[in-house]
Amino acid sequence: MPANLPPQYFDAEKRFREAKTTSEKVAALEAMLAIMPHHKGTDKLRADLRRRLSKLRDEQEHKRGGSRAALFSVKREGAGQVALVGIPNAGKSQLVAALTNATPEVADYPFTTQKPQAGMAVFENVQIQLVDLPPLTVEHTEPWAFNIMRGADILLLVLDLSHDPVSELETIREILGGQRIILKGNAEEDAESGSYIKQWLMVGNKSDLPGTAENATIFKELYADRFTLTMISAKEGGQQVEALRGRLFSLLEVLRVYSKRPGHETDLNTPVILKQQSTVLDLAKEIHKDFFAKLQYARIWGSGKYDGQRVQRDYILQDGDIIELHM
Ligand SMILES: Nc1nc2c(ncn2[C@@H]2O[C@H](COP(=O)(O)OP(=O)(O)O)[C@@H](O)[C@H]2O)c(=O)[nH]1
Ligand SMILES: [Mg+2]
Repeated sequence: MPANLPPQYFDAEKRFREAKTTSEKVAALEAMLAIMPHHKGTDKLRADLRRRLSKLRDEQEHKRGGSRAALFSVKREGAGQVALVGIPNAGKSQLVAALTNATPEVADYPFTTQKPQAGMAVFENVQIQLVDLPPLTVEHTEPWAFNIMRGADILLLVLDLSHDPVSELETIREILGGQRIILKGNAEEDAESGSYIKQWLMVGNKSDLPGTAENATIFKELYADRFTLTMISAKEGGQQVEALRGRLFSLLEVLRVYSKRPGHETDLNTPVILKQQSTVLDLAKEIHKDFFAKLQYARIWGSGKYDGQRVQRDYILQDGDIIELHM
């Protein structure tokens, strides 16, 4: 035992010996290392404690299921990414199940969704990615869930019409606001710099339950056109649920174009998805770097004045255009 160790070191060492959990051990070891004076005589002990500490931290990580590293992000797929937002039991998972091939757990106890669960919703010839998330609560929301919301193209807000949709929305806005996430078109002027202003779509769920029509009426009277709310039943599905696919697609503000090779048929099943206002050159960039570098002109079927019209690189594309690139 090296000399000159202060009494606090021995207190920490005692805590280490008596520790029952890994995190107690980690805390005690950290204290020992912090207290220990730096000199030649303590080098060996220091190295030994560091080794033990690192082993314990690995253990901790392992028990957590590696959650420190797994900050749960979801790779964007399809035409765009939509994050589900709502308080516990609003029906987020049920809605994802209704619109996609995913099978998130649906249950009438809160906090069933612990990881993001992505599923693809089909709209015509495109797919839109829906990401089911854990609920928002004032007490605690998984920080990674906010990251996913910030990165998503659209927030799909699910309110429970059988409770109190007005206070639900206010709770949601408050929590999101605290994370600098602002619903587009609302109080944007108050947004601090660095805020994330998001497209959104709001549904009032569980319209199959009694009393929900009155709650929706109260909601609509209060917010008028500030927040439009569509009544749905995720459980029963039907027209209102199905219509969400097209509405989400419109909110993505993208367009579909089809690339055609000279003398070949056009494949209308696999559109290239581009942001609205994209040009012929943007399409070329998306398809191949050679096209991008050497593009001379394009021929267009669709928004041109006539079929096969020659257009320049800066021509602005429209949804449904068929383009033949020439280099
Ligand atoms: N009556 C009715 N119940 C629903 C509807 N959508 C979800 N639920 C129920 O509400 C509870 C919570 O649903 P869930 O999707 O797990 O909510 P989440 O916590 O927001 O993901 C479950 O018991 C569902 O069966 C609906 O449209 N109508
Ligand atoms: Mg859920």
